[in-house]
Amino acid sequence: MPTRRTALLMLAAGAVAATRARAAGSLRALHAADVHVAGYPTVEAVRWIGERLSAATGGELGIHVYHSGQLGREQDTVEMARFGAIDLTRVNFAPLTNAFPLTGVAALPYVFHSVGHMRRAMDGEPGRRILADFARRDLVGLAIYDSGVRCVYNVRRAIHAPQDLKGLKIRVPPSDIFIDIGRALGANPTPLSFGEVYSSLQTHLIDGAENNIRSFHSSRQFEVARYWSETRHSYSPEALLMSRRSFDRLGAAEQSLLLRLATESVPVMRAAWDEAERTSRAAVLAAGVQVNDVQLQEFARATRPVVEAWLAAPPMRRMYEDIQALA
Ligand code: GTR
Repeated sequence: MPTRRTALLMLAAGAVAATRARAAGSLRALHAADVHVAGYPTVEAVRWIGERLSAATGGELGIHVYHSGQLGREQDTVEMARFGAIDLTRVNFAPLTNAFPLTGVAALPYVFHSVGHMRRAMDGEPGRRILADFARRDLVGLAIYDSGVRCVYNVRRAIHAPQDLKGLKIRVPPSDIFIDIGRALGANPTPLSFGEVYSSLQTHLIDGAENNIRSFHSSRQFEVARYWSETRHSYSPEALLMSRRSFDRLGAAEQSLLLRLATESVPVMRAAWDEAERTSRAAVLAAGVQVNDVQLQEFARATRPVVEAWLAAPPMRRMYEDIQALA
């Protein structure tokens, strides 16, 4: 059963869907959620799919993307998709790790050695297994997108080693793995949704957070948090998920078209991502954010128990080993 909060959100989504169904310029529009702003590579990738879908179906089927968190928190949009209140949602693996533990393996600290390694693994058998696992809960895994590498940033000081985080309240996504990473590093991890981070930094509810540089930039958190430390602790990728109910309502030809376009959107998204990372880094540096390297070995050592705890279950260990084999 959906929670009361989710039920309310579903009602809101239904109302939005009814009034905006024609806005996408297609006869039928799939409704997609994303917490990121227009122009963010994930938002644009889903729009790219929608444009091709519309062109290929002669305007029969399109996608309308509700960006900037218009449909609420990521974890709520996943529930809404499960119950068919929205059709698509693009979320990070982080809020999925508890319900879909295989996603957790790809979010674990220092599991990937490089962007290339992450891409090989997510394009390969490990990624396919993660996507297939969404079927367990009424979802269809359509694609896995890049999310760069997550680093710690805060309002107080440059972080060089884990002990520098002692006593700092660091926002983490709602995920046991990220809470455990925060604890292992000696910080006070505070789970909050993405949309709450900027004001929480401003009002000193938290001292810092962790994310990729693109999100740090596009959410404007860099205006408040002036220290960015290159902890590079997680590549936690992004998932594009579809409601099983919505998928089953499509015709067979539409289903295979959508699956093909979702796969084809991955390299399109990556090209936009690489460019976005460069421009975001340049922009935060130009805005005076202090960027520093850290003692990576120390961060890897401190977070190793988080990795070992997650890998205690044999399917997780297997996934981890399959990922390492692609290093
Ligand atoms: C970003 C990710 C978002 C969201 C956010 C967060 O990197 O793209 O989907 O999960 O992190 O930390 O909440």
